[in-house]
Amino acid sequence: MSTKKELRIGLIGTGFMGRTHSNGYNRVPNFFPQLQYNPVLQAVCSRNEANVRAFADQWGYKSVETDWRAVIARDDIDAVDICTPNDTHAEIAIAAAEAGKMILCEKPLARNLTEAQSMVDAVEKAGVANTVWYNYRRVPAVTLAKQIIDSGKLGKIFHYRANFLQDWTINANVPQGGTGTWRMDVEAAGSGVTGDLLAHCIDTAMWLNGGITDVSAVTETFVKERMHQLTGKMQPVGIDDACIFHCHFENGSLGLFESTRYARGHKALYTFEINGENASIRWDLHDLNRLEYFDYADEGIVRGWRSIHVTDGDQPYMGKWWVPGLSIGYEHTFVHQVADFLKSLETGEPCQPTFRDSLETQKVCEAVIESAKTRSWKDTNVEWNAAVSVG
Ligand code: SOE
Repeated sequence: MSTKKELRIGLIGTGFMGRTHSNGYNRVPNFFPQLQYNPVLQAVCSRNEANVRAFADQWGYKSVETDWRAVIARDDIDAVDICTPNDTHAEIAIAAAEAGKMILCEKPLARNLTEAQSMVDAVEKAGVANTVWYNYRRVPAVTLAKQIIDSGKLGKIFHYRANFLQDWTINANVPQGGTGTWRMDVEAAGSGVTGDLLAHCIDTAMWLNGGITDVSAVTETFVKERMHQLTGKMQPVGIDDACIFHCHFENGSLGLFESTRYARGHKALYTFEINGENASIRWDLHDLNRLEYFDYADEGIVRGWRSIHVTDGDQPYMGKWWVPGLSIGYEHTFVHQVADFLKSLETGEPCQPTFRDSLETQKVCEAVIESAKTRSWKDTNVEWNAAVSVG
């Protein structure tokens, strides 16, 4: 008989992210056995009954619902996990908070700042545990980068550079809207690559290098009209297909960010590089177990970029997995986030990024979109933001 406490999960949404999170819940008890809580896959919800039943069987959920409100109304659900398109995040999260449920929400927190702020207000008023799935923070090599930066090894930081490049929407026949392609529909997604991909880069960047004060951005929509799956008609495309912005960080460093879904040959090339006075770091999602590190203090004859294979037991998270030298992958970042969320319930420390942390990312995204629209620099934290929020 287990002495562990249960965290009964109600998962809403059965797409790609529903699978990554479900895998996380399933793996945690095997690899993080010291945790006091065990996730229990209590219910999964999606509108199509046949699909949600198949999903429940595949991942081990005990029951199904076809209306998210039913999940929130249930007394046997402790935490609601939101894996639905962005246009539903605010409504579900606010209702869940009002019902006293803990919330794990897929990124980006919301479509815009107004929605995001109302979600922060709701969870803070209700006092419920919350987190947003910015999973790349929990790649061991990225967490190691954070430890190296926090130890001061880089010295004063001058530059932060990040890219997130994909190529899946180049074909003009890719539709917008509906299952599978809601990310192409501005109503459902809020924005294009800015909210979907740059939000990851911004979250990691601010975690590693501190706040962003102001931005100057350019966006482009290369394919202006696409068939909408819900109406069957050709409709204008409202999302940004590509976005490039530069910015200042609070610590005085300069940032340069690029994201596109039109970089032929790149599927999910997320990279960042940080240049400090004494040392530099770079990381590449396609080789996610490696962290490259250059230290000017090294003896001249051996000075050069080191390639650190982040698989040793004393490196972040890796003591939980196999033996030194053996790699882990993308899916493990979600296992780590579940483990950290469960740990946060033991310690009472919030599981970062919280909704409030992610509000900062939302502010930067909003400033980026506004900057591109107005062809001007935008502060991330001033009155024009307040005007957008109430407007
Ligand atoms: C888009 O293709 C996408 O799936 C994003 O929505 C995810 O957040 C990113 O991690 C991978 O790419």
